[in-house]
Amino acid sequence: MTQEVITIERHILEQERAHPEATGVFTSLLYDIALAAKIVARETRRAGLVEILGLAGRTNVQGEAQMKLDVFANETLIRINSYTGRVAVMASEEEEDIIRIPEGYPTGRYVLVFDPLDGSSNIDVNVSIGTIFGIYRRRTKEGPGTVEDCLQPGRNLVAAGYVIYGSSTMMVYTTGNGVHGFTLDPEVGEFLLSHPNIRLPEKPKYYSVNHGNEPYWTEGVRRFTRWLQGLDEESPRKPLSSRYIGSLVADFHRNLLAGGIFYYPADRKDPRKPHGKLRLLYEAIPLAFIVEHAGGYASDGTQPILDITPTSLHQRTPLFIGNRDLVEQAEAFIARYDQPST
Ligand code: AHM
Ligand code: MG
Repeated sequence: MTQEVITIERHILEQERAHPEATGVFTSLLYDIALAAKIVARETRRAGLVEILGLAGRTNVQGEAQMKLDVFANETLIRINSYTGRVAVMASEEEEDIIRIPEGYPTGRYVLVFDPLDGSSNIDVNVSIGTIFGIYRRRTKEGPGTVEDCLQPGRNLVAAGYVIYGSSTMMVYTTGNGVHGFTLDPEVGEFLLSHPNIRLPEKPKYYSVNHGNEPYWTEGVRRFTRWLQGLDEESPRKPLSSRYIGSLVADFHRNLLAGGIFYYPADRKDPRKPHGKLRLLYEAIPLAFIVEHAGGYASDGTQPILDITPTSLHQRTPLFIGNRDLVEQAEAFIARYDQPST
C-alpha cells in the first residue's frame, strides 16, 4: 500500500479551508515560519563547521550571553515576516522592545511572538535546540501594531508551534484543531506530515526538572517531586523516570510523545528571578496552547497558564506542563504546602 505524502503547506491549506472566512493570509504566515525554520535548520547543521559558534559579543535583554545562532535565528524570523503585509507587530525573546513593521510596508492583522532559538547554551555541545512561536490576531484596528497587541492571554491564540532542531528537524503546530508534527526531509526541503493528531499518552513515563535547584524549591514542589518518585505514601504505584535535557523544546517534545510532566518552578535561588526562569509570552503560553490541544494542561502552579494576561513582554513564570493529572497534582501540593491558608 502506498502512503500519501502530505506537505506542511497542503496541511495548513486544508485546515484553513475548514474556515470559510479565511483568506489565505494565515496559511502564508505559517508557511513563512516553516521557511524560517528551514533556514535556521540549515545553519544549525553547519554550526560546527563554519565557526559560527561562540558568543556574538553582546548580551541579550535578559542579561544573558547571546550566541551567534540566536542572532541569526532572530534576524531570520524578523526579515521573513517584516515585509509580507501579514503581520502587524512582532515580539521576540531576543529583543527588548516590540518589533515594528518597517515604514513604507503594509501591516497585517496578525501578531507574531517568538523565542527564536531556545536552549542556546546547548548549541556548542550538540544538544537539540528549538524555536517557539505563537500567533494572535491584533487587537488594535489599524496603524502600526502596539505592545497591547502582543500582551494577550493564551486563550486568544490562533496558532502556536515549535520547531526542534534535533537528530531530525521537526515542526509541530496547532491551530486549535489537533496538534500535528512534520519532519523535514532535508533532501527535498519540505516538512512532511509524520505525526498527525498528537495526543499525550494516558500513562506518563517521565518527569523533567532541574534537580540542581532542589535546595531552592518550596516545600510543595519538593513534596510533589517525592510523589512523582514514588516516595510519598499517596504516590502512584510506579515511580516515573527522570529525564532532563535543559532545552525546553526538546524536554517538552519528548514528554508530549511519551507522556509526563516538565516543570520549572519558582525558586529562591536568585532573588531577582522570583518567578522562575521561563518566559510567559514566548515559551510558556505557546507550549501551554499546544499541550491543551494534545489533551494535557499547563499551570503556573496556581492557575492555567492560558488564563494569564501578560503585563510585560519579558515576564517570567513558573511552569508545570504535561499530563493533566500530574499538573493538577502539582497544583494540589502547592496549594497545600506553599499557600498560607486564609
Ligand atoms: P534560554 O531562553 O536562555 O535558552 O533559556 C531557556 C532554557 C530552556 O530551554 C530550558 O528549559 C531552561 O533554560 C533550562 O534551564 P536550567 O539550565 O536552569 O535548567
Ligand atoms: Mg528561551
